Amino acid sequence: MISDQTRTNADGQTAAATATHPELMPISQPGAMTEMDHFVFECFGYLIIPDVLSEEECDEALEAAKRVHGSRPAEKFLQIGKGFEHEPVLERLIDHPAVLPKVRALLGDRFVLQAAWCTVLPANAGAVGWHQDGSGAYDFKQLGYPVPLLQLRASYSLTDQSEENMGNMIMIPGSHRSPVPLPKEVRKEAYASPIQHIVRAKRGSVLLFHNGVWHSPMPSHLDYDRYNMHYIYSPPWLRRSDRDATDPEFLQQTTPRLRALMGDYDRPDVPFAGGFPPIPFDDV
Ligand SMILES: O=C(O)CCC(=O)C(=O)O
Repeated sequence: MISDQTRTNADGQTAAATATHPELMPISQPGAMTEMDHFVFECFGYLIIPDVLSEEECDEALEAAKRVHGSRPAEKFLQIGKGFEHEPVLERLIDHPAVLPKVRALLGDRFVLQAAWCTVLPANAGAVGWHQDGSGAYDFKQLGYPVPLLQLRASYSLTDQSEENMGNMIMIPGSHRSPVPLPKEVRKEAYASPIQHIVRAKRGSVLLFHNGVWHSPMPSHLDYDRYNMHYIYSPPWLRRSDRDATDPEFLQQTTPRLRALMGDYDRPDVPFAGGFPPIPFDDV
């Protein structure tokens, strides 16, 4: 008999509706992309990877994020790019082994870090603004239906977002395949749609999502600032948006893999005209 808390599949494995494996939660695990991860990502447009960073690693990354934003208290929602150029802790997250295999599984072996944004949401602030990622200048939707995967975003929660109103990300599962937009009149509402999902993420979790998924930050009732660190991976011909070119000093001191992921090629036609240099992944 199927209880209201558990389902048993044909192999006798149990998927329990518990805090660790709740139903309707696109939960994954750090590391390799499983077939189930792939299926869930295609259905929902996102995955949640818990326990990517330890408490200590979160503390270090949070300190780095605060340095990126400077010592002043945040006045409004703000994003600052390319913090990795001078913060080694943020640099290390670019090819984190808990996340990179999933990026490869979705984008293949030829992609770049299109941007890295450190966002702050001030204490007791509301910054609701539902949107899809992409370009206001030339909407990705103009390229075809369903909107292609051009910006795959890995968002690290550096402060706890495991209850509502902690500046959580709110997502509309499957909305990357909706041919109609979220109605304009609800785009400033925290509760915009009956099918929205408030992501309750412990600090150190990563939310990996498709540019087409409608999403928004939730207001924060916290008495401290909320920080997220976003890494955006794209096909190599997409213009970088947090930098015109990567700092030459950073390029000199970083690893060969990160140099390759920066996408600063000798010639601008490299990603168009063939001869794309292989990215030195561990297994190539
Ligand atoms: O609140 C955040 O950190 C994410 C903001 C956001 O949705 C975005 O930058 O696309």
